[in-house]
Amino acid sequence: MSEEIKNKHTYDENDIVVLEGLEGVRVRPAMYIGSTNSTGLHHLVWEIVDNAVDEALNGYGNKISVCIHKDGSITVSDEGRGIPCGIHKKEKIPTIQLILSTLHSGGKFNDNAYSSSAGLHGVGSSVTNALSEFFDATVYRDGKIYNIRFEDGGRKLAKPLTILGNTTKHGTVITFKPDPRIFSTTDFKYDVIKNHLQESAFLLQNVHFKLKDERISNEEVDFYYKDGLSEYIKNINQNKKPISDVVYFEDNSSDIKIKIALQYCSDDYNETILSYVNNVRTREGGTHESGFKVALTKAINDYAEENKLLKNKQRFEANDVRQGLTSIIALKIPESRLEFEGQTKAKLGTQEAMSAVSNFFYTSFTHYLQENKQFAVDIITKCLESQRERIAARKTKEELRNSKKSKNDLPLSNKLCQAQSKDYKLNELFIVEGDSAGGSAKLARDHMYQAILPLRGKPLNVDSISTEKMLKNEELGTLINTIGAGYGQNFDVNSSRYGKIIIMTDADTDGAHIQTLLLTFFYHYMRPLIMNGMVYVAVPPLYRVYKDDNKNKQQIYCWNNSELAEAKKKIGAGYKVARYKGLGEMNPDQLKSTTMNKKTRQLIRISIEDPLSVERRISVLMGNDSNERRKWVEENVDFNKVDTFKDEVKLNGKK
Ligand code: 28F
Repeated sequence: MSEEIKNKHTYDENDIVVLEGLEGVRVRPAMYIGSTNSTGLHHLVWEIVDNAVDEALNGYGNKISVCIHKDGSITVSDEGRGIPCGIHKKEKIPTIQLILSTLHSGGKFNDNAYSSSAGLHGVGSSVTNALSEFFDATVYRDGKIYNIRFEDGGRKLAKPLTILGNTTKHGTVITFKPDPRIFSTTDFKYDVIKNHLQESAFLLQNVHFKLKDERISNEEVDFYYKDGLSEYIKNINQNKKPISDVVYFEDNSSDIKIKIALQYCSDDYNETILSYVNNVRTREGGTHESGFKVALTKAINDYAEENKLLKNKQRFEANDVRQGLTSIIALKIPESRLEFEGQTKAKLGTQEAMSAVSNFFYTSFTHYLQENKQFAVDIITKCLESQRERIAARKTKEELRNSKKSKNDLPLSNKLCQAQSKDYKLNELFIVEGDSAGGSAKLARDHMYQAILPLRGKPLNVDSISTEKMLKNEELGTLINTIGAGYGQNFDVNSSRYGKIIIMTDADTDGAHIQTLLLTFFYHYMRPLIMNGMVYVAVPPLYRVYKDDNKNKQQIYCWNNSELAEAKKKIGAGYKVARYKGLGEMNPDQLKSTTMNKKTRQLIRISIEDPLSVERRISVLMGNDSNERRKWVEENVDFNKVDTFKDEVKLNGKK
């Protein structure tokens, strides 16, 4: 290392206080990235992208690129200052080597004003290194091109820091390949990465986010939204019927910087609120969301009261003003004042954010209402409608209670095969495609805890129909009665008779379509079921590989092509393959062990982690393009798979 490199830098290289090796990360990966499934795999990418975003956020570089390679590796690059490469004063090794090969816990790792580091994020590129087969960093800085390479989870310094040449560029380029010994899948999902980058692009108005997937083509997409949150709202509402333009407010006057965008749609009574702090999603909400909600209710009520628009002078309740509302709140808060709470540290606790947001939004929105009379009338009409429905529903409920009828008196379909247990949390409802599969499922089920409801044909698409029309549909009415917890704004998740609702269809496009129709129904009318992680899709196997000569009876079920290849090898010469085209081809025993038995089945838990995937999923899957639908299902359907079976094997076996 030359003297020149040593002395160039001005930042305090001793900022890093506590140094630890990377061994711990490999022993307990879930502690650092949440899980070792597909979600955890993508965390490796977010760790690196976050660092690039932090650089951009602080004004260094406005282009971040991601490239997925054919060999399973991935490259992330930025045009920031470049990771410092000088010798660290105390540790006497290049700073970049220190950063990439040690966990920097405890110390203040960077001096950025608004770091995106929060919760799981920001634990750093060293975690990604620890879980990668190789990790290669190239830095453009001070006129030089530097390179360093690690292998085997950072345990081997394959190429010590060297200077490759001269350059006028600046920035950081990192390429790594996740270690298949750690992850249950190492397949990067294009859509997942795309949505993450697109989400970031909506939030960082001035940064280009580029993505290329060399496994598919050399085309590069560029996400860049100069209208930021307004475009984000339009994207989310693209398949809905907006009743107004997007309203947008921004406040940069103090060091808590606020951006808020919102739009009302007529054909939806659900609300979608997304909130962010320093570009990290605050899934559990917090003070900024509360401040917004309080101010929204007050601003609408005050305006309506003043203009005599209320019915019987009755002010709106909070829920009345949020039906059909999509809103996004994005804050920037200096790191020193960040406080997070909640189970996953995804809830903002900073108190001053509450009054900052509510004061700013109340003033801006009141002014907007006064200046845009038609807008005010349109949304207040909608609020009055919600209020009317709420009051009517409450009345019905009371009448029902007075007439001593309870939900247990609701007629249940004679097709439903009930579970014996009254311990609702443990009960599972299988919604099964077709009567014949329903018959097998009845034989295969665990009578105590599993109920079967066979579906005839395709359920109704509730995407753009009225509640009245939905209720007239026999199948969906049956479903509502079976679950027994109401629907729509009166849905009470705690009265659900089932802890798990499991959709079981054939593994083909029709099956996927049925799944989507049901999910659309749950999404619109029983959203808390999804929010609480109670809705699942069963995953029947695609193949059975077996040998049935008299000497040995062996069989392996396979869920995808790589498992199929493995099974063929394992069973060896003379193997036979049965391809399941539908649930009906499985006998009850096979159905039981592969798809229904808690210990051996695979389920996908449906979650709406990713705000951009929900509406898109619905629009793609509901559309008429069956090719696009098939492609989407192939790319997405096993994401978030709860590998009950596989994880168990891993726990008892390898690890
Ligand atoms: C593709 C991923 O990781 N980009 C990064 C920087 C820039 C600095 C930095 C990173 C300084 C004191 C540690 C440069 N010059 N992209 C990235 N760009 N890290 S990561 O500094 C790290 C800290 O101790 C940087 C001056 N200050 C900071």
